[in-house]
Amino acid sequence: MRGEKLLLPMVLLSVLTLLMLLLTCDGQHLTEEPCTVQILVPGLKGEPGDKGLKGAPGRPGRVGPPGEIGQPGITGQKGIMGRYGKMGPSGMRGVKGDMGDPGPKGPDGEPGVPCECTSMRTMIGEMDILVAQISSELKFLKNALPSPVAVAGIKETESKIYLLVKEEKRYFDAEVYCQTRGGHLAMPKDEQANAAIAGYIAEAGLSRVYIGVHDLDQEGVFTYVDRNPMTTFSKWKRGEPNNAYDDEDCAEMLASGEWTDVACNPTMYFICEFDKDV
Ligand SMILES: [Ca+2]
Ligand SMILES: [Ca+2]
Repeated sequence: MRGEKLLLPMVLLSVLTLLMLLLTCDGQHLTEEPCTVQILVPGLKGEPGDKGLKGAPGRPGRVGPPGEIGQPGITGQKGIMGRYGKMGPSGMRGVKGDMGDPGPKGPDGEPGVPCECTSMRTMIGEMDILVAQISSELKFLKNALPSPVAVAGIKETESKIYLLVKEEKRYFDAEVYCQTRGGHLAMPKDEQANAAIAGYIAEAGLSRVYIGVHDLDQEGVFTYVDRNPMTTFSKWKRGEPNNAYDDEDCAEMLASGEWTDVACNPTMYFICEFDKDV
C-alpha cells in the first residue's frame, strides 16, 4: 500500500517534467541547439503503507422532510371545576308592578299662616285692567284694518289714533265707516292735532280728504261731526267757508292743513279718528 501511494505522485511528476521539456523545446525553436528528449519511466510499485488514523467526524447532514401527521391521542380525563367568574352586567328593567293598597291616613298638619294678599290682589287688579286695554286695542285694530290695501297706515298722537282710509266715500258714508269701527271722521281741535292730520295727508301723497266738520244743522254755523260746537280752534283757508253754489255744508282738509267747505255728496278719501282710551 505504501508503494502504491508513492507511485502515483512519481508518475505525475514525470509526466509534468516531460511536458515542461516539450514546451521548452518548442519555445527555443529558433535556437540552433537541437532539442533533447528525456523520458522518465515510472518505478516499481511500493509496499502498502500503514493504516491511517481515524478521521474527524463529518458535518451534519441536511434537514430531512417533515414527518407524517401522527395519530390523535387519547382524550384526557375531565379536570376539576374552575373558580367562579366575575359578576355579569345588570339586566333590563322589569315591568311596573300593580299599585299597592292605599296606606293609612296621616296626622293633620299644622295650621297655615294667614294670607297677606292685599298687594297681590292689587297687582292682579292692575293686570286685569291692562289685559282689558290690550284686548280693546286688539279689537280696534281688528275692526279698523279690514283691508290693509285700503288703509295708508296709522298715525298716532298722545290721545288719538288717526286712520287714513283710501276708499272714496260720500261724507255720510265715510262717517258711518268710522263709527262702525268705534270712531268718527277726524275732528282736529287744536293746532297739534291739525298738523298731525295734515302731515298724514301729505305723506300719503294726497291733496284733500273729508274731515268731521259740517254746518248741516244751521247754515254758516259749523260744528264737529259728533255735534260738539267748534269753539276755540278752526283752520279755514282764506276766503272759506264760502258755501259756494249754496251747496257746501261739509269740510275737507288740504295737505297744507287748511280747511275749505265743500259739498257732501262727492266721494273722496277720508280720515277717521279714535280715542286711545276706548
Ligand atoms: Ca254751508
Ligand atoms: Ca267752499
